[in-house]
Amino acid sequence: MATLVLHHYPQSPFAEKGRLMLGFKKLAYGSVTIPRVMPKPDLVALTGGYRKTPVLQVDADIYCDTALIARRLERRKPLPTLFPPGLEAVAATLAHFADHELFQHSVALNFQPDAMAARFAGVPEEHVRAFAADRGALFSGGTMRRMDVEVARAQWATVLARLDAQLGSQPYLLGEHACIADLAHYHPIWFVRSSPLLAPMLDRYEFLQAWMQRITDIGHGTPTPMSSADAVELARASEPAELVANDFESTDGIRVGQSVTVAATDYGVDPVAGTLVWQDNEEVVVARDDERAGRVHVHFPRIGFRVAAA
Ligand SMILES: N[C@@H](CCC(=O)N[C@@H](CS)C(=O)NCC(=O)O)C(=O)O
Repeated sequence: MATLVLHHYPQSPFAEKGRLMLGFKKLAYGSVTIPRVMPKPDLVALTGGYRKTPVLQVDADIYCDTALIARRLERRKPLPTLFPPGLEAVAATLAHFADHELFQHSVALNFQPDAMAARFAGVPEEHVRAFAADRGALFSGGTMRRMDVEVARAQWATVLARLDAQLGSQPYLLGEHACIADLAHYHPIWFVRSSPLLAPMLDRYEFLQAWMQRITDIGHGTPTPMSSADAVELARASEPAELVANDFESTDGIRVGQSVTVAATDYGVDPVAGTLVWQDNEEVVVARDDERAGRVHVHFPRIGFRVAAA
């Protein structure tokens, strides 16, 4: 069976979502620690330009964005399910809210000056400046704007109070079992909890804290450390998985076989160029030939990405 590799770093909230998905599915995987800021030459050799964290590699197939990584892991191991039967759309839409709205709140709270100072206490000034400059570049050119911190603080309390009230009567957001909606809500709250200055904001939410513990207990599966060079070599030595042709027609008129670019629309909008080799309502797949990684198929979710004729 193809080897799974997660490209991530410890402090990233979306990486925490990725690690928990692998834990939820009780999967073993290679664990590559990537840089927190650009440049990321080995990651980009695999993705062709996409730089966000995390990325899932399945031999020579590269999956960008945790929304699609969730669907790939569900295919690899259907049970326990991240998308409960009958609630598939609800689970995915709730996860989308958390990954975007709730995450934006957690970014605004974490990037306020005193929270940044507490998080980076003892870190050399030039590293902090380099981090801030990198994130400035990350958020340029897309649709996402940094939220006003006072608005974020007030709305954060509303969302957390709602969650706390609901979690008083059931263990997980959609009932008796955890699903993708729980993991997506967890990571922005985990991000806030990881800040020494912000963590006390969670103290008053008793049921939410008990739920956080249940999610923490899911764990991270079975990671084995791997170097980024070995991950590139794994891609080079493997062939992308065979694709089964379908008759899907996209409303944008773009067809399999065309040269395209694919880029996120919100932030981290660096385009990936290649040949469109597969698409459906959820996913687009681009083939590219990399000097180091060889032929790879790079997979993106349709939601949140623009596919353009090159
Ligand atoms: N929609 C993406 C968002 C990923 C994301 O924003 N990741 C952050 C880290 S939590 C990131 O890429 N930051 C810049 C970086 O790591 O270079 C997903 O679901 O994977």
